[in-house]
Amino acid sequence: METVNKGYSEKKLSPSAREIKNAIAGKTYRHFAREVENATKEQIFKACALVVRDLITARAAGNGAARDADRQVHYLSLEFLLGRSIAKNMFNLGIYEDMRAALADLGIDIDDVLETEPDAALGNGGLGRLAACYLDSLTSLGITATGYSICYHLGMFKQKIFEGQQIELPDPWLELGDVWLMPAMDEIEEIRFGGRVEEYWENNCMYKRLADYTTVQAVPMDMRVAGYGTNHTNTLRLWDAKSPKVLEMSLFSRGEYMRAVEQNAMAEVISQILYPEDNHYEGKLLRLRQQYFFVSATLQCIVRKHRARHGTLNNFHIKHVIHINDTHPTLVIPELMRILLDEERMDWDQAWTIVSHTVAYTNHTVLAEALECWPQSTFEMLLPRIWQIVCECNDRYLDMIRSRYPDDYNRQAVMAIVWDGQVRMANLCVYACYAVNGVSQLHSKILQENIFAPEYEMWPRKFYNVTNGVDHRRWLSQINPRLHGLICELAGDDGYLKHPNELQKLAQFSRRRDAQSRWEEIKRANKADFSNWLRREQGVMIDPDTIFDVQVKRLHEYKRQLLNVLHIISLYQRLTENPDMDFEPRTFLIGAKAASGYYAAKRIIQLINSLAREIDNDERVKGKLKLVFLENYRVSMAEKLIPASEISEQISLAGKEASGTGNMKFMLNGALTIGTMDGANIEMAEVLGLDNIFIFGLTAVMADQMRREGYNPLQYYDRDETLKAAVDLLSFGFGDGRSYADIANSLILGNPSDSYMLLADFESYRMRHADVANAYRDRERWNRMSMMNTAQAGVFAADRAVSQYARHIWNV
Ligand code: 26Q
Repeated sequence: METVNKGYSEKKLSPSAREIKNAIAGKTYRHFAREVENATKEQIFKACALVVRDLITARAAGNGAARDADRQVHYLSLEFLLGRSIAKNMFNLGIYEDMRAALADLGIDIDDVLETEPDAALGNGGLGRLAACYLDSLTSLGITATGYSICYHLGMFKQKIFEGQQIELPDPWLELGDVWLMPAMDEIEEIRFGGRVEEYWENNCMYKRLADYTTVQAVPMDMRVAGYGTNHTNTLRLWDAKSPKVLEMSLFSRGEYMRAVEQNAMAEVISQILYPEDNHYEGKLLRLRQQYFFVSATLQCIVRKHRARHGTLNNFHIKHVIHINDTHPTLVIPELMRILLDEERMDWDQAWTIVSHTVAYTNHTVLAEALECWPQSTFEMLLPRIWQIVCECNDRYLDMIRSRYPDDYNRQAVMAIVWDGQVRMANLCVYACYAVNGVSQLHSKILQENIFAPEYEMWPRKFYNVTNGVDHRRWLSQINPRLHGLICELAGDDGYLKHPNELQKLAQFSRRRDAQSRWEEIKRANKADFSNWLRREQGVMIDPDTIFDVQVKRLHEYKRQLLNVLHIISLYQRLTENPDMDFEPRTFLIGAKAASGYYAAKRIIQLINSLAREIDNDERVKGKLKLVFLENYRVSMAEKLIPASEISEQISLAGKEASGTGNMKFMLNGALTIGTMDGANIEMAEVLGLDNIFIFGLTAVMADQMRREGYNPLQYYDRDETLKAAVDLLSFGFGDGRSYADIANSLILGNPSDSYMLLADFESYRMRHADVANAYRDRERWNRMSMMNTAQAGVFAADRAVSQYARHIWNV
C-alpha cells in the first residue's frame, strides 16, 4: 500500500481525512486487489461507499437502547425512491470535507465519485420519494423506525428519446448499488401462495391452515440509514425473493415435479421489477403477489422479534405502529389477522382489537383510476386464507352499517369492502385503521367530504391531515451548497438544518440590496452549472441568461403538461408575428416519464419534442425562446436542476394533485411558483401571501361546479383567438411531418372532451405568465420574492411532517 500513501502530502491532511484515505486504499486492496491508482472508477466508488457504510454500521452498533424502544414505527411502502446515497450519507455523518480532501490527495475529484453512483430508483414519483424523505427525518429526529419495501432488481426504467418518442430501457441499479445492502441470511422468511384452506381440530377447537401451497423465500437486504446531527440510525429492509431450494427438493422426491418447477419460476420474478405506473392501478396478478410477499415477510419478521422479546402478542399494538403508504400494503390487515387467529389462536374480537389499534393509513390520491380494486377471483386463487378473512371483515362491517343505517342500501354499496366481484382496498383500510390521513389541507378535506364521506360521518376522529414535507437537508443544503453558505452567513449559523423554521431569519434581508445581489449571483452560477451539465449530458445548449422555467414530474394528463405546451405555442406564435416585440428571453425545461402503457402521455412527450425542434429550427425566435425536453428525469437530475430553476410550474387542475412535493423543493431553492389552487400550493400561497406566488385558474370548488353544470371547452376555443391558434397548430402539425390532431380533438371534440379543463384555465394562465415576465424584469422585486420563498419554506420540511405523524398519529 506504499504506492497509495504518498508520504509527502500526508501532513496537509487532517487526521480524520488521513484515516479515510487509508480506509479507501484498504477497501480497493481487499475487495478488488487493486491499488487506488489502478482501480476503476466503479471500484473507487464502491470503496468509498464501503468506508461510509462502515461508519454508519459503527454508529448502529452503539445504538442498542433505541432498538429496545417502547414503541416502534414500521413504515411500509412499495416504493422508496432513494436516488443516490453517498453524498447524503457523508453529509449526515459530517465527513464530506474529509472525504473530499482524502480523495483529492489520491488525485481523485470527489464529483467523479459521486457521479458514478447509480440512482436507486425504487419508486415512481411523489409517493416513493416521500417515503425516502421521511426515513431521513425519522432517523434525524431520533425516532426508532424501520422502512420496508421490495428489493426490485430493476428500478424505474431509464428513458431514452428516439425520434421524439420515449423508449424504456432497464435499470440494473444493483450492479453498483448493492454496495449499500447487507443480506441478513439469518432472518429469511417463508411466504405461502395459493393452495387451499384446511380445517382441523385440536383440543375441541377448530382451526384453519393452508395446504398444498407454494412457497417463496424472502431474503432481507438491509440498508442502514444515518441521521443528521444524531448518532441514531435506522434500517431500510428491502425484501428479495428467492426460490425455496430445500422445499423444492422435497417436492421432487414426492414426485411433484411440475409444481416444483412452477414454484421456482414464479419465485424470483416477484422482486424483479417495479411497476412503472404512477397514480394508476392495473389488476395484474404479479403486482398482488408482490404486495403479499412484501407484507407477509414484513409482518412475520416483526412478529418473530416481538415474540422473542415479549413472549406474547397481546401487547403487540402497544409496541408497534404499522404505517401504510397508500393502499399498496393493505394486506397487512388480513395477514396480521391470520397470524393472530391461526398461529396465535386468538378469537376474532381479540385479534381485531390488536389489528385495529396497530395500522395507520395515508391516502395519496383521489383519482378514480388509482384506487385499488382487485378481482375476487384473482384474490381468492392466490390468497385463499386471506380471502376468507377479508370476507369476514366485510360481513362484520356490513352488519355494523346495517345496524346504524337499516334502510340505506346505497350506503352499504359504497362502503362495502367486497362488492360486485371486487376487493376494495381503500375501504378495508378505512374500516380497519385507527388513523387515516390526507397529504394536504385540500386533499384531506376532499377525502372527508367526498371520497370517504360516509366513513367520516361514522368515525370523524379517525381522520387527520398531515401536509407533506421534503428532506430540506438534501433538497437545499446538500444540493445547493452556495445558497446554504449564504443562508448560514446571513442567519449567523446553520441552525436551520435542525430547525427549518429558522429559514425565516432570511426575511429580514429580503429588502437588502447587498443580500439580494448575492442571492441573484448564486442563482446565476447554478444556472451556468446546470447549462454545462446539460451540454455534456444531452448535447443541448441553453443560455443561462434566459429565464429558466421548469416543469418536472411524472407525465399525467391531470398534471397538465399540455397546458404548458399550449402556452409555449402561444408565445412562439406571438413572437413570430412580432419579431421585434419586447420579450423576456425564456428557456422552458420539461422533464417527465410516462408509464409504458399510457398512450396519451406518450403522445404528449412526442408533441413536446416536435415543438422543441420546430422552435429550434426557427431563426426568428433564436435567443428568445427555447424549449428542451429533459431526457430521463430522475432524482439525481432534480438535484442539479432545482437549484438552477427560477420558475416552478405546478399547474394541475385544482382538486387533482393530492399535495405535490416538487413544488416544495423549488420553493426551498428560491424558485417562484406559477400554480393553481391545488394540493400544497394552497398552503404555500398562505404562508407566502399572494404577492410572492403566481396563482391562476379555477379553484377546486369552481371546477366541480363547472363539471356539474356541463363543461363546454368549445366555448373557450371559439372565443379566444390565441387559444384557438395554439390548438389549431396541434392539428396542423409540425415541420417534422407530425400532426397532433388526436390531442387537439381530445380537447375540443369527443365526449368527454378536455377532462382536465385546460381550456377553461388557459387565459388566466397566460395572463399570469405575463405577470411573471414583468416581475422578472424588476430584479429587485424578483430577488425579494425569491428570498421570501426560501424564508417561508421551513414549514414544508419533512421534519415538521414527521413530527406531526409522531405526535398525533403514532404516539411515539
Ligand atoms: C397501484 C397499483 C398497481 C400498480 C401501481 C400502483 C400505484 C403506484 C404508484 C399507484 C399510485 C402510485 C403513486 C402515487 C403517487 O405518487 N401519488 C403522489 O403522492 C405524493 C406524495 O404524497 C403527492 O404529493 C402527489 O400529489 C401524489 O400524486
